[in-house]
Amino acid sequence: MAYETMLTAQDGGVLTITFNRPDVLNAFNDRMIAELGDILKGAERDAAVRCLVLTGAGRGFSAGQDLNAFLEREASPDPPSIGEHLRAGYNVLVTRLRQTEKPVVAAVNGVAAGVGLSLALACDLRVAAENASFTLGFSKIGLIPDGGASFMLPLLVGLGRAAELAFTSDRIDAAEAHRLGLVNRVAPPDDLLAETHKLAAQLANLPTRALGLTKRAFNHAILPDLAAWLDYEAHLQEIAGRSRDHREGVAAFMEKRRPNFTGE
Ligand code: LHQ
Repeated sequence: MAYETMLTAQDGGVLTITFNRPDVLNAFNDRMIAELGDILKGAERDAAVRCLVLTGAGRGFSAGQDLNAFLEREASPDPPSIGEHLRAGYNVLVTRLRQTEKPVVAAVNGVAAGVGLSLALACDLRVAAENASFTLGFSKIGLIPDGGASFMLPLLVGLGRAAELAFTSDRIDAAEAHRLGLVNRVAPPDDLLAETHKLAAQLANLPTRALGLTKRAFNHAILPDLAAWLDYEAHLQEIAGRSRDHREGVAAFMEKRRPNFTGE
């Protein structure tokens, strides 16, 4: 597959995958979902890859689902439901990130929002630039946290903090994310990639099989029902996606105005 929306670079055992739609802060369209899936599948099977790094081109890590692309799909005849979109797309990516038995590190170079943040949360480690920011964003468009965020976020930061971040969609900076345990390390923006690559090279030179089995043990202990949880999230998103507030939230984002939610 020739990639249009992703850049890849291998250095030793480290494969760096760069989301590359900087004009829309690396928001995900269908092409991007397919390309990331293809790269992750290849990396999982390639013994020369012993650590993966995910990052974004430009000033964003990823703004999540591309809402323009989503509206175009909605307008097409017989569009897939939100639940189907999640099951066929993001849930596959999250499953791959969790089940690849190699360390995966997110180098969060800028804003991570919506399912862009969910993908970072599905990685094993997160290193953030000092000027990176984090927002779930789902509640602003009448949705629930998806892409695994409904369980990864409470696991990482605790239930109370997760509820606050999910309900308000407040945008927090890297220092706050570090304080909450959302990210492992923070680096000056100009040093982010070098520092992440140093960490990734260290991980790539460790016993990959043991690290992979450690990851399997963590998954077994902490995420025993990953497939069922992702599926349930998709089911709940299907319900949220039928609400008036969802339509209003998306319209408000498009029209660059404040949404008027009514609770319906
Ligand atoms: C975008 C986007 C975007 C398109 C910025 N799409 N253009 C799953 C299932 C099915 C349906 C729905 O979704 C999901 C999963 C999800 O991910 S739902 C959540 C989707 N993401 C969002 O709601 C985030 C929307 N974006 C924002 O809130 C802000 O853009 C953030 C906080 C990310 C960044 O804010 P700023 O730094 O102020 O940048 P900006 O808002 O000016 O954005 C820059 C450009 O990127 C702008 O375009 P323009 O032509 O005006 O320069 C935005 O329209 C565009 N953009 N996010 N998701």
